Amino acid sequence: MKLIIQIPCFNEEHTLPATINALPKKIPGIDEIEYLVINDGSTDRTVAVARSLGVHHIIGFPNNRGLAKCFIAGIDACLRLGADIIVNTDGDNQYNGADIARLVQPLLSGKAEIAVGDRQVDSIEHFSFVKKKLQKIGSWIVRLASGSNVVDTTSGFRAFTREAAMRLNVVSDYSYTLETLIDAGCRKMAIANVPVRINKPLRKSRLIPSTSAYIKNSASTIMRIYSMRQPLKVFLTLSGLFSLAGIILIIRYLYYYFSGSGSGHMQSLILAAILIIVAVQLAAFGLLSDAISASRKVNDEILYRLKRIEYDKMDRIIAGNDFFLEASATKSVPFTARPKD
Ligand SMILES: Nc1nc2c(ncn2[C@@H]2O[C@H](COP(=O)(O)OP(=O)(O)O)[C@@H](O)[C@H]2O)c(=O)[nH]1
Ligand SMILES: [Mg+2]
Repeated sequence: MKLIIQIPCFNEEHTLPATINALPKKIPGIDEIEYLVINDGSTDRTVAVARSLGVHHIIGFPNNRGLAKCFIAGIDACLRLGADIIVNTDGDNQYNGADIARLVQPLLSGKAEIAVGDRQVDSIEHFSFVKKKLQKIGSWIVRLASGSNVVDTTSGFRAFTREAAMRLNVVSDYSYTLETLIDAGCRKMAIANVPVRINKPLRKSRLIPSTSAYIKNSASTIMRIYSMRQPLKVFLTLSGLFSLAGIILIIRYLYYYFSGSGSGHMQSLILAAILIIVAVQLAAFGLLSDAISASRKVNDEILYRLKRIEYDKMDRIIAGNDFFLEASATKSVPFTARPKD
């Protein structure tokens, strides 16, 4: 069982030593632990510091591409490096490295495919009252959207099984945290909450520069990903609201018409017609998006199977699929060396 701990880093030369030094070297049930730093185009000495700390693998971009791209590049590298479990933690030493042992437990015992570190936001002293409330409301909306039970949805302290990691596809640029959860929830993956400790902040969050930016980015991510996954629900609900308003106006018009004063209510009849036209268009958009979403599901499945072929060693494929067993056994045993019957 191989664990790779990945750390997305954007200018973390000052905080990386504390982060790396706190990572566990041994965890019962895990044979190998390796660290991977993903350098997101840092302009400081992040890479040199990572090298001097003995980090096993360092990958990176020549320029800054944002946390979501960084996270996915890390997952890709970990899978190629043969990780059975991948843990993501931040480079600012926000999360308590020792708690990784706790975080991977639901995965080791087969109870979950993804574990999310729960920071117990209420008890974090350096979070303002507004930030705590916003995080709680945000997490509640994500739970509704994903149909999952994740408590701390913006936590970057997470563990993924190899299978779960291969299923991840991120399309947002800003952050992967909400998207991966909504996606995993909609796919009915098993997600566990694990209470974890956090350290005193070494620097301010750069990802959340202001409360308004946080609300704007989170709301747009949630709407975008949810409507991608559940387009019929979104568009038919909107269409229903417009139809309802239109129908109420038509009933109102008919009421006045039959009571003899219909002529003065032409405007409401025009508005009703517009509302109904919009409702029909929304329903049509819903059907179109549903067709696109169905093809996304098929694409996800194709990508997953491609990843399995690309990342997995032949013996892993053999273990998971009878069809490959025969084919690869014939291939891997050289013809001349085959024992005679
Ligand atoms: N702010 C920021 N962080 C990035 C970026 N790319 C990768 N990261 C890493 O993402 C992690 C979380 O960033 P941080 O600013 O601490 O945000 P927080 O999660 O709100 O505390 C850190 O390990 C960063 O180094 C980026 O483009 N901007
Ligand atoms: Mg941080």
